[in-house]
Amino acid sequence: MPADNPQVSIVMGSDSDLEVMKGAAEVLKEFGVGYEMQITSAHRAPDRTAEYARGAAGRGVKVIIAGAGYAAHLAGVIAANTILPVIGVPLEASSLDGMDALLATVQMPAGIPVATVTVGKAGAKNAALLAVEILALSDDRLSARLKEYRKEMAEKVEAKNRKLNK
Ligand code: RP5
Repeated sequence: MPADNPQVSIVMGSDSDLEVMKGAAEVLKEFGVGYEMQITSAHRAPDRTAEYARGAAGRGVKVIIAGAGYAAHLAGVIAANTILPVIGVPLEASSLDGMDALLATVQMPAGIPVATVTVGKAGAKNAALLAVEILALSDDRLSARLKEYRKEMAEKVEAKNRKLNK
């Protein structure tokens, strides 16, 4: 749910990223974690991006998820401007199918980490799950819910196997 006091901020470089980044919001909703969504760009709006990153912790945000395509410097620039954990989601936006965004997001120099996840939809989902895992370190409700989530996943695999072998 978009919340007044979000714990997670989902940031993307453009509205063209929304379709994929919505996947992160859906996971956070499922876990009952308050989030906000922001569009800002490392290249097209560098001042706004730095300002946003510098202000996030003060507003109570605990984890930032940043998705971008092309030369995807958004997660890195945000990480450079905050000590909050930043999870980068490389997106397929150009003719290089996300390889450009993957390398730009993952290849951070020592000192400024970005936890980079899979390219595209699976990455958006995993970014949200990783954010929940970080929050669960100090939240027993989330910790219990994550264990339940894993159990449900394993049960689904068993059900598929049963169906296959019926
Ligand atoms: C990146 O450029 C954005 O994250 C987006 O993935 C890509 C294309 O943006 P638009 O040209 O569609 O606004 O900065």
